[in-house]
Amino acid sequence: MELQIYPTHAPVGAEISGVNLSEPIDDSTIEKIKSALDDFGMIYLRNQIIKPTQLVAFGGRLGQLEKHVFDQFLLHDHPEIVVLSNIIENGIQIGVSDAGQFWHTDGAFNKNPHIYSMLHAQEIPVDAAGQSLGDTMFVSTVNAFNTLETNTQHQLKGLNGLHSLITQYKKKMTSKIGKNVPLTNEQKARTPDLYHPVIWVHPRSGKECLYINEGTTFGIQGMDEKNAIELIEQLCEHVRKPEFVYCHKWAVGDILIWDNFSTQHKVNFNFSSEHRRKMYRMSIS
Ligand SMILES: O=C(O)CCC(=O)C(=O)O
Ligand SMILES: [Fe+2]
Repeated sequence: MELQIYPTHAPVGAEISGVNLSEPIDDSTIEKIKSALDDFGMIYLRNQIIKPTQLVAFGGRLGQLEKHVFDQFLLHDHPEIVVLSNIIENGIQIGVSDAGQFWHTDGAFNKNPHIYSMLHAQEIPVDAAGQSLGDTMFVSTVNAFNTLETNTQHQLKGLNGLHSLITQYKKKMTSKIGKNVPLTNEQKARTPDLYHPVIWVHPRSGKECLYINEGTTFGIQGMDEKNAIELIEQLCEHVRKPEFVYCHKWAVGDILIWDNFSTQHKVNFNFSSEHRRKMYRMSIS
C-alpha cells in the first residue's frame, strides 16, 4: 500500500496512511515521515497495534531516543518509553498523570530540546455515548510566527525567553489536575532555568518558529517582569487562537508524532478518575 498524506483542516498536522509498523519499514518511508513532520509539524498513523519493542525500533529510526526525567514511570523492559496515565493500580500511580495541562512544547527546559515526541495510545477514555475523551490539541508555531505583523516579527528577533521547569511545577502544584508529583531535588538540579531565542529557526526546515509557551516561558532577558509577562501572554493568546487549533480524537493504536520547535500542544482533561487513559511516550532527539 502506498504512503498517503492527508493534511488536517487546521494549519498543523496530517494523517499518514498506508504504513503498517508491524511490518518492516524501508528508509524511504522514514524519510517521507520526517519530511511530513517538516511540512505539517505533527503527523498521526491510525490503527498501529504493535508491541513496545516494535515501537522503540520505529522511534529509533527517527533519531536518538532520550530517557524521560521521570524515571519512576519508565517501562521496565523498555526504559525509552515513559507511561502517561491517570490509572492507579494497587494504590500506585502507573504513569505521569498531569502532562499537558498547559499549552507547551516538550523539553523547552533543556539546553537542547529534543526534536520529536511520540505517543502510542494504549487505553482511551470514552463517554456514555462512545465519544473519546482526553483529546490532545495542537497548534503550529510557524503559523503563529507567519501571522504576526511584520514589525512585531522584527521586534521579537534577537529576544530570548526564560524557560523554567521549576516555575512550571510551582504553577502545577496549585492545579487540580492529576496527582502533581513534585520534582525531586535531583530532577531540579538537572533542569536549571535557561534562555532560548523567542524566534527559533528550525534546525531541519529553516522555518521561523515562535518559541514562547504558556507552560515554561516566564520572562524575557533584559525586560522587566511586568512587560515580559504581558508580552508572553499576548503571544501565547496569538499562538492558540481557536482557528489555529487541531484537536486529535484518540483511538487505541494511534501513533502521533510532533515536532517540538514547530508546534505546541495541550490535553483536554475532560475525563475523570473513573476513566482509564494510558499512553506510551517517547522523546527523540
Ligand atoms: O497525554 C497527552 O496527550 C500529551 C501529554 C504531553 O504533553 C506529552 O506527552 O508531552
Ligand atoms: Fe507535552
